[in-house]
Amino acid sequence: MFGLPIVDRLLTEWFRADVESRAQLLMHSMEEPVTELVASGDQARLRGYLARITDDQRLLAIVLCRPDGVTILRTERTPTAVSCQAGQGAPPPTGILQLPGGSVQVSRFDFHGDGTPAFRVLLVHDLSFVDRRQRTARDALVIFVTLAVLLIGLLIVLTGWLQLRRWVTVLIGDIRGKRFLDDARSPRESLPILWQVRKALAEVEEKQRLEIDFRENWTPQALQQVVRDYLQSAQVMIVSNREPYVHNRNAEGQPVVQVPASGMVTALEPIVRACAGVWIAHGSGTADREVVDRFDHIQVPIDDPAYRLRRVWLSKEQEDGYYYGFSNEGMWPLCHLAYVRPEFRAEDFRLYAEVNAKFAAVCAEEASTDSPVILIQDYHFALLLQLIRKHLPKATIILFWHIPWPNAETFGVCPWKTQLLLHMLSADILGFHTRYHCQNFLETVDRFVECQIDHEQMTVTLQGHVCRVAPYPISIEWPPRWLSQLPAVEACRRAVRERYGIGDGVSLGLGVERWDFTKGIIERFQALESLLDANPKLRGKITLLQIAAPSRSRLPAYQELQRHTLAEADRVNARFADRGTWQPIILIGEHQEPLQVFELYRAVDFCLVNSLHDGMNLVAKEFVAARDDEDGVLILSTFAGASRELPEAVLINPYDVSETAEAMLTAVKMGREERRDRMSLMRRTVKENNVYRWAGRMLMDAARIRQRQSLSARAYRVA
Ligand code: GDG
Repeated sequence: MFGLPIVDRLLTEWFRADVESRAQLLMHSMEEPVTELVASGDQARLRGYLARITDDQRLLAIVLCRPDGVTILRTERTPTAVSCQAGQGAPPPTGILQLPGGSVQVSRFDFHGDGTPAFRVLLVHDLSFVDRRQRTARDALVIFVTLAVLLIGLLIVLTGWLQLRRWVTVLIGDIRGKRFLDDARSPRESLPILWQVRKALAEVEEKQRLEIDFRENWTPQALQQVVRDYLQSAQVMIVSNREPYVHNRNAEGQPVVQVPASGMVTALEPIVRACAGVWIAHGSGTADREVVDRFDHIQVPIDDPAYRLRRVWLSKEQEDGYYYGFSNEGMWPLCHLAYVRPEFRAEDFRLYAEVNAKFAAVCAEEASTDSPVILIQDYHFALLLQLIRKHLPKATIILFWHIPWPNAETFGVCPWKTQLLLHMLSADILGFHTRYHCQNFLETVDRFVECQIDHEQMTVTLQGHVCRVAPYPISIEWPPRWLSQLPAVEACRRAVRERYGIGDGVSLGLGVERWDFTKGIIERFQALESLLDANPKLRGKITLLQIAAPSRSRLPAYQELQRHTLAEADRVNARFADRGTWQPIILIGEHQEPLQVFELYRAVDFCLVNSLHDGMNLVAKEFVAARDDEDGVLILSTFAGASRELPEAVLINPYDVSETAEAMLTAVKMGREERRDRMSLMRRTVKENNVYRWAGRMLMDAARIRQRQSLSARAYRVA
């Protein structure tokens, strides 16, 4: 307490002056009686009078002195230090005296009355009350200062708390709206601390993003959470050519539902279920029209409805031009390096554009908000994007390209390349299976479109619109729902062998795919032939079961492929078949139900995926997912996107027939331990990189783009 000595001094001065004036007042009132009593010489009366006066608590004593220093009278409590003489005739000391019992103040008055003897009065005042009061004042001061400090402290804490609450409210708003990643880039607010915190949160978010990238448990629930929290429950729409459920009339004329053989459907069905979205697709089944409501809607899956399917009707002419013509005779061979020449006809392209416009109008009809998230699937809809933007300018559009993207030179043969590219670039996100396909696309854009490409960020800016090009390797649901309906591997194995008459000592290989020239079915038969040629001991000991689901059968190239496949199977079988007891190839040229497909995966010794070119190939991943016994060998083409994720498969160049034959031999001879090691590694990869992760990453990127766009729209409004 730095102020205490000052307070002490002030109080002392104040009380001293007070005592002095009191002494003067007292002296005035005493002057007459004391003069008389001194003059009378009556000591007893004088003593009695003075004793009465000194009854006052503060007045300690009175001393009467003669001018020569002789004491006339000292009252009872007079301190010894107070006397009439200071020594050698000096007057007695006055002022404050510090005595052992406390301090006193001595005041002196001299009387020179007419006709009376002169005398001197010393009044001794007790100053101990000053000490008491000083102590009290000091205590009061300390209490006051302490209280003041506490009060000020409290005010500071309160103000700080209110300020903190404001920041916390702003931050919680930021976190809920996940705005900090963008805000952190510029200290827009005049609150540097808040900006620092935002920056730190942005870093945490970035880290979380990476963690999410590597998290193992992507589930339908995680995906639902992404839609709810990151996309604020935005409407999710899927647009594809192939519908997830087809109603065809059976032999009795009754509508029966079928799940088509399509990698795209396999991947997207679990997602639209998880998001309860709407799926818009071409109603291609013979009984499709009979089962929809008056808005062309049907709730699917039929036995456990989870989302709405909107069927779009096409005329035969439209289907021929858009689907069979431009999509499958033009774009499909253009994007797959399988040495089948693409056909480009202007009329097909006109119908392709017409159908794309039709789907754009249906998207607008089905949108329940002005900013849905629209996931467009595949090469059937390259012209859809700008048309949707016209109807729904605020929509977030993702185009996922399920097939490879060729290099610029190859794509350059398409007569409408620039038109297609310009449309595609109005997507917010353009996804491919592999980085290699992304780079091919950027190279193509660089060659044919005047725009700004950021190779580092993989973005293309065209007339102010930013399109993000990114790899999102597609996958399957984990665990595949069919597994829960199937018995143990051993039981599947017995059932399948019995069904197809395959002996116990025969190694069973499997091929499952749409009957397509990119899948390498004929090359597979030739590889088996080469294996049996080179290893006669294997005759009777190995069989290839081939499921080929007819696809695009109206097209001459596919008809020719089917004819050629059957002929090759017959030729190879004729060469090696063993009088009806064994044949090397069993070809089932019919669509199978998914449950049957999964039963086959579980029953065989190896699965052969020797696509000549394939965006990803889901059969490879399904085979791995089906093998919870950690057995079975996967032979995989290096030209399938899946080979980037599954290097533990036996990798082959499908154009090299003898290498494929060698791989089959490796599969047959591989020991149980090696099979388990390879399979368990692949299973971990497919489990972690499942289809929910594929969609989750894409939707989270879409959410980030939406936040960025809404921020720049706000900034634009403010400006
Ligand atoms: C394109 C890309 C990419 C096969 N036969 C039957 C049947 N399937 C199922 C399989 C699998 C799907 O069809 C085929 O998927 P893929 O991925 O192997 O091939 P594409 O259809 O060409 O798919 C491809 C894919 O899109 C996803 O992006 O991986 O690269 O070409 O699910 O099980 N299903 C049924 N009966 C059959 O007979 N039910």
